[in-house]
Amino acid sequence: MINRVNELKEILNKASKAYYDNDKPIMEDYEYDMLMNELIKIENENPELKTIDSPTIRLGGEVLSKFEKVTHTAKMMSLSDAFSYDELRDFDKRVKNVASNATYLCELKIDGLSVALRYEKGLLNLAATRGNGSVGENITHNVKTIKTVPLKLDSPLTIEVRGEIFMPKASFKALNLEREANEEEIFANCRNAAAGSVRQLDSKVAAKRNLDVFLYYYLGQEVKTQEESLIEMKNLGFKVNQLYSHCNTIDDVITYIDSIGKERDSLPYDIDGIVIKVNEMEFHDLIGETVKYPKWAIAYKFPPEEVSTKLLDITYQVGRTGVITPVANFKPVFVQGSMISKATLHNEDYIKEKDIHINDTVIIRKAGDVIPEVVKPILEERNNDCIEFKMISNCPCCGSNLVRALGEADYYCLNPNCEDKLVNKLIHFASKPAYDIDSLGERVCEQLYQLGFIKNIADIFKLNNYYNELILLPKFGEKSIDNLIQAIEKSKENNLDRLIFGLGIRHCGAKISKLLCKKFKNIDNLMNATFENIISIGDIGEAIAKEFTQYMQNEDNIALINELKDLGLKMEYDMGEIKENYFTNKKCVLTGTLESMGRTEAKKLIEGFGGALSDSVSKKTDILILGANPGSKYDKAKKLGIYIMEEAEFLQRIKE
Ligand code: 0OX
Repeated sequence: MINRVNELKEILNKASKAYYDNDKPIMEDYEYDMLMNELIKIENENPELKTIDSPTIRLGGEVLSKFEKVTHTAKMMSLSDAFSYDELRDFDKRVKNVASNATYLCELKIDGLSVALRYEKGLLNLAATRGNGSVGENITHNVKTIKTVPLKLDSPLTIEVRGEIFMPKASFKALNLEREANEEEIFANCRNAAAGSVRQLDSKVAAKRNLDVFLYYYLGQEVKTQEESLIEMKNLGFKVNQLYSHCNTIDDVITYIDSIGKERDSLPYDIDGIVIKVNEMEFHDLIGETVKYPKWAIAYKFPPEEVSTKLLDITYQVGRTGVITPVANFKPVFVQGSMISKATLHNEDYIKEKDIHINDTVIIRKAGDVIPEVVKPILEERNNDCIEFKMISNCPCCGSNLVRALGEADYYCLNPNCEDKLVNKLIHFASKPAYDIDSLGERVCEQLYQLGFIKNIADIFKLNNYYNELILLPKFGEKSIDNLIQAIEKSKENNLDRLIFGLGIRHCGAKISKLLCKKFKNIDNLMNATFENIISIGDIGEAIAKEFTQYMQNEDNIALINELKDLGLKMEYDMGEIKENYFTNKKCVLTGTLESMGRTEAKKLIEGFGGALSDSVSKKTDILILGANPGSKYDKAKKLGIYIMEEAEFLQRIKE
């Protein structure tokens, strides 16, 4: 039996290596599956024959209840970034000042997440994330499912190597298609998908995600150069990206970056730049490091990906203040991991400056890798179909004349009864940073407005009077109405600064609202505050003071505030003992039991910092605090992509 097990292990490992490492399959998938099934069966019947390097490990199976912390043998450093060739030349000068003979090894910067692999006597015994650089998390169970990570080396070495786990573009696309079909949230990009996969407690999930790895760092070995360490790692059986290049000068580095930049789209994995490392190890100590990153390496980051598409139309949105925002509607395009079809065009001047015409072919990118942006039109492709932009003169919602304020680029709809304005005011009021009413999101606001239940802010707090009508609405149902009414009732205890921010007074954001409340303490003082009183605070300028006092003198606004008073909303500012820290304004949920304290104590601590601890996880939850033996809240939080905080981090953040 043991002979057959060894034979199966050898054939399967060889086949897997040929398929994944060398891209040259040596057997049909069917044959591979049959042999694998035979091995699984033998191991199930004879568990003593299952070894730590068995290919069946790749299928996953180990399920953790939480991630263990791992202290790194040496700090896992990150890289400082360069966004221009000038910054690279500065880096070169700094290096050459200390090591005039230095040369560079350039590697692709794989867009994934760093991992440390420890081998003991040739066997993989630990894989850990970078974490904060000093302490990471044990993800061995998941990393063992990655086919290109050797479970056993040919020689019994005790070593550590580091690299990047990533999800190939093809696997990412397939995964998102599957998730879409199952109505699960899709991943924004390959990096998020890879990170989400290694942060699975159940290794069977990670096993299905087709993750891969490139190693680039061989810890503490007696090699003379970075290039040698890459060669050495490859010889040991690790997957090393082969597109690296040894460059003698910074000009060569730049030529290399240019050439990779052209190939970038056709690579089967995402890269976000090039890592430039001083090749000679002897110079590394000499050049030194900061607390966070080595000074002998730098990451050149590629400019954001730009894609061209056709601008189909320019439509307009009416904001809560009446501001009109033109929006570009273009033929949907895939940019940096997601499909986009709209981007703000800000205002008339912006469009005219960029000389954007409807039907133009335009260049799109994601600013800061997130927000879609129209960069410019391609003038060479402009034809007779392209229509010069002309700003509308009437509100797209209510039709009233638009007014461009003196010295401003924006047009406004001044009709106080414009429906879009009113709905957006309600949406703003109920939103998380403002009055933060759970269950009263954009869609519900719109629906309740259209149905006539909520026409202004005060109506929100009268909704309970319509309970019998509301539960009959097909879109809602009893439970969601109960939740909504409860959330509204609870929100009345919110601190006064949230109400002030929620009113939507021009220039009066969350910070200013807090400042005003701290100074004036209650609504009556705020309503009576003069322009001079406000200016005297020091941190508040004339424009804000003017808008604020004007708002508070307006009859309709006075009536609204008085109505809100009667409806029982809190009208005092509670200074409390709130000390601001990480938990301020964060919505937390606790699952499982904490070792260090009970739930009541955790709640008190979080609330003491101006945060909240609620019972159930929703899209609005910011943090899930993970205790031992977590319940279904944990699964839900993972599904929603909510930040999961372990007890150690919770304690550390509380202390901050
Ligand atoms: C990558 C990558 C990341 C080792 C010393 C400082 C950073 N994302 O591909 N990091 C490093 O180097 C470490 N190299 C890379 N190629």
